[in-house]
Amino acid sequence: MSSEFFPNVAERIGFGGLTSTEPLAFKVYEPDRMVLGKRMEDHLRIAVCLWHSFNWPGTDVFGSGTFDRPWLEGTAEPMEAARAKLEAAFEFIAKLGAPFYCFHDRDIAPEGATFAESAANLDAMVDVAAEHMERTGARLLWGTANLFSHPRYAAGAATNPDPEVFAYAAAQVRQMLEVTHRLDGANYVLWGGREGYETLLNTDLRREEEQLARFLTLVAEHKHRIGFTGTLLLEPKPQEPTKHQYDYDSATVQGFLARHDLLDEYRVNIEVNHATLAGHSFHHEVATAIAIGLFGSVDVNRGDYQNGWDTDQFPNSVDELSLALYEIVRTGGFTTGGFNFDTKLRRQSMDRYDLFHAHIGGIDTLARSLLVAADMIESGTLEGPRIERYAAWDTGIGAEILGGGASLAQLGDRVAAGGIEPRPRSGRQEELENAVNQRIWSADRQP
Ligand code: XUL
Ligand code: CO
Repeated sequence: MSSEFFPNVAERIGFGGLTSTEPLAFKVYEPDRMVLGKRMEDHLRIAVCLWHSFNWPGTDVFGSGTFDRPWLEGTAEPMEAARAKLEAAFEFIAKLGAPFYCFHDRDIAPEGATFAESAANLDAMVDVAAEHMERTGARLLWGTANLFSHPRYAAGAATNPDPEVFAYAAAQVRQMLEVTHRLDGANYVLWGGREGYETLLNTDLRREEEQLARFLTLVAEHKHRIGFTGTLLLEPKPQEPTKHQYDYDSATVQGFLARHDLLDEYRVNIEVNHATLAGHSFHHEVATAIAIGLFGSVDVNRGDYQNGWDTDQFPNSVDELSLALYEIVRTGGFTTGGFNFDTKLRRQSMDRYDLFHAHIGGIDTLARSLLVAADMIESGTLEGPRIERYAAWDTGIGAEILGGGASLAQLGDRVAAGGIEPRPRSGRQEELENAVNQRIWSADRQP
């Protein structure tokens, strides 16, 4: 059974090293390799997503599915098809050696004619998923509910003008939160795909914010009621499918959580291509989320610099990811989070083995970036200059200002009396850029 869908990969993708000519082998990623005292696998906490990789047939807005996906074809019985899909997914996850996976309720079980039927389908498929997890050792990084595909959610879920839609969404999240708890998920994600607006002409912003806050409060209450100890994560995105999404970016989410007394309950799941859609770099979103105490997990992909939409491509830039890894690792790394491959193959990558090539390349890119980050941390490439840049704030007038020991008038008087004469200093940007590049080019390589 376990070789049914991917017979060309015998058991487990192996490690080939940088000189390997075997495409189906890792060049850098070695799960047991120790980096800064921790296994590579435990630093990166890689997850495979079931939606783009196992549910999506390669359709786009102009054309039908192109992918070779035997598990999506040829059965009239939706529950039978759902079982085949899970078999393919867990065969892939085990052969890739990914420790985690993620799914929406609708990824693993078909929607029924009534809510009760959908719920029963999901419960039945969760039993099947639990068996696969037991057999393969794969764990759940996060679960989530699909509150955006069905027409009932066209005007939003929690922010819908119809409270019955709010109730329906609540029912879905209640079940998925309990399912995530049952499967021992490390996190629960809420991406507000249609929590936003298409036009302000028909939108009451004040009401919609209140509705969203109520919804997220109910979710947090239920989490505690059932004893789920995983992290609740909001996934910021500025737009697409809606013109504007309320969870625009990490800083916007922080303001929302603060306004509604929810800062202790939620963290963010940052997605690379969502950061760039918001006009930020991924590095910015990671550094900001860490600085404001909201960093949780990552959906790792990339956009296309010529396109203004969410292309969700597999990550392949060590230059960009090294900086993000640096921020994550130097501040202690993931706790419950990880790197989820919320990634899409290109529509012409039709072969089912393209899924392996794409994940292998993405995981190697992360592994290489981790080595660069570790190297930057060990050599103090950025930390030394950063500490030095702010050192004056630790003593003298700096400490006095921050400690509240100087009023505006007192500062004014002291400057007027002379003796305070700021001397601008270089930010050393190019020097630091060179230092980072040097680490990228030279950081510990495999033999
Ligand atoms: C959409 C997106 C979603 C969430 C989960 O852009 O990223 O796949 O990650 O609903
Ligand atoms: Co995502």
